[in-house]
Parts: sequence; structure tokens; C-alpha cells
Amino acid sequence: MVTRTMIVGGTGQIGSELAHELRRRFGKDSVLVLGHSRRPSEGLMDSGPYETADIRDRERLLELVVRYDIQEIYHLAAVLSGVGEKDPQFAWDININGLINVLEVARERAIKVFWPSSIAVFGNNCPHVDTPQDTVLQPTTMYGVTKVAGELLCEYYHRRYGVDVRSVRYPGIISAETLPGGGTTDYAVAIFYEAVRRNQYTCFVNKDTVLPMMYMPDCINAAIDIMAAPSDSLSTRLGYNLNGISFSTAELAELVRKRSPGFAIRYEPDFRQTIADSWPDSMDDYRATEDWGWKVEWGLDRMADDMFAKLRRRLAAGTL
Ligand code: AKB
Repeated sequence: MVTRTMIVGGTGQIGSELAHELRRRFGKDSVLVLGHSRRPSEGLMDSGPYETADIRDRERLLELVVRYDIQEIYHLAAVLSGVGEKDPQFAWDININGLINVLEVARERAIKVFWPSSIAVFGNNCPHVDTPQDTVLQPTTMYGVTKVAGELLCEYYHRRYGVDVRSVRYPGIISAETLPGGGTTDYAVAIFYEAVRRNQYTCFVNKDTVLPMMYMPDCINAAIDIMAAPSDSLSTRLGYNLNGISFSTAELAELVRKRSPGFAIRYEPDFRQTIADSWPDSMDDYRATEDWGWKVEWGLDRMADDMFAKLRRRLAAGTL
């Protein structure tokens, strides 16, 4: 029998590609995409069911869950770190009240939930290289505060009400289909877009900034794999650390220049530099590997080749 899945935040960077992959694997009618303010990328609305809702409206969420007989929710709607610092109260409202609504509906209807946490749970006072799974969580951004609180909520709903909720701490996600919506790690995506469009980029963090990143196919696999894992194999309902590939901005620029000769980069760090500096350079993800077999597939060069191929195709087709 096909599982009926809802993707909340289904028009965003991760949601839109997850929707295509879940529809490819499990059938187009089995995946309901829930959008809100963002225009769905090409093919999303006509490749399966699509609805809109404000995640803060629990009644609407419940109505859709009942109407489509939803058994599984991937809840990806969030205000990211950069935008969150411009309006912290709004970030709290969307990120926390949205999550509570999903968890409440999940409790009422016995729905399995995936909710992503982030490297943003970490702050300045924990090891920044191979950051451990269990360490001090004192983030400096409202986004990070909502991710720590969100992890605790997930763990609480699991322990108290038996909600089957699963989570990972994503690093920055690099992808070529839908742009991220206002995070600190967005420069690692924008650099490829701008190289293909103009062969130059002005970067908002300095050249020595090192952060963990991950290519979209690994990000999607992580979400689908942890959801498929047997419940009793999961030793935590907080977010699992996931390490991807770590590199400095200067290394990234070099990688881009190799594929786009003459590429020029300028560095004009803004408020996001302080955020980036507070996050890990790399993470220890042994627990995800041990518990549910997590393994990163995409390395730096392969990812860069694929990004250029996809973005150049989009430029030629007039969709960039
Ligand atoms: C952000 O930069 O805010 C996000 C994240 C690391 O969670 N991409």
C-alpha cells in the first residue's frame, strides 16, 4: 500500500526536490505538496497534488491531513538564519508555532514526521572541528534558538505522546533547482548561479570561512533513509549530526574558477560573517552512520561538475 505523504514547505529549496524524488519513487499521487508564499518551481504543481496553507493555521493543516489521508509529514517550512535575524519574533512564530501545529496534528492522527534541524544549533562555545553529537548547544541566532527548542519539542512529543518524529542536523545545502530562502550558507549556492550568469560574485563571508555543506541528492537521501529506518534503531529523537563536505570560501572559488575561467570574486562580509563564525567547520556524524546507515555520496568535484552542468542547461533553456 502507498504511504500518503505531505511535504510542508514543499516549494522551498529542499521541499521541491524532495517532492520530485518521493513522487518518482512512490508515485505522483502519493505526495501532497503544501506551499504558501513561494511560487512553485516548474513541474511541481502538475506532477501531483498541490495545496496552500499557512503553517500557523492548525485547522487548515488538519483539514488537509484528513482529506488526503496523510500518514507521513516532511515539515520543511522555516525562516532561515539570515532572514531570521531581521525579524526574530517572526522566525520564532513560523518555526516554533508551525512545528507545534505539525506535532499536534501528528499526535492526533498517528502520523510519522520528519523535521530538519541544523548546524545552527551550535554556537561559539563547542568544538568546531568534528563537532560531537552531544555537546553544548548555545546558538547565537534566533534560527538556532528555534532549532534547539524544536529538537527538544520533537524529543518531548516522542517521549510523552509516542509521536514518531525523526530529525537530522543539516549542514548548508547546495542545489541547482530552487534557491535557498535567506540562510547564511546561501553563498555556497549563489556562487555557482553567479558564475554561470556573470562569471563574478560578491561574497558576504570572507575567504577563510569554512562550513560543512552537502549536495542536494545526499540531503534528500538522508531524509528518506531516516524515515525508512526501523523505529527502534534510532537512539535519539533530537537531530542527528550529518557531516557533508567542508571547504573554505577561497577553496570553493578556486573550484568554480577551474570550471569557469576568469571567474572573479570579491569579499564583502556582512552580519552573516558572525553567524558563520559561530557554526562548526565539520561534524562528527558517527551516530547517524551507526543507527541508520548514513553515508555521504557526493564529494566536492563531482558536486561542482553537476552544479555547472545543471545550471548551464537551465541558462540555455532560459529558466535561470
Ligand atoms: C542557514 O544558513 O540558515 C541554513 C542552515 C545551515 O540551516 N542553510
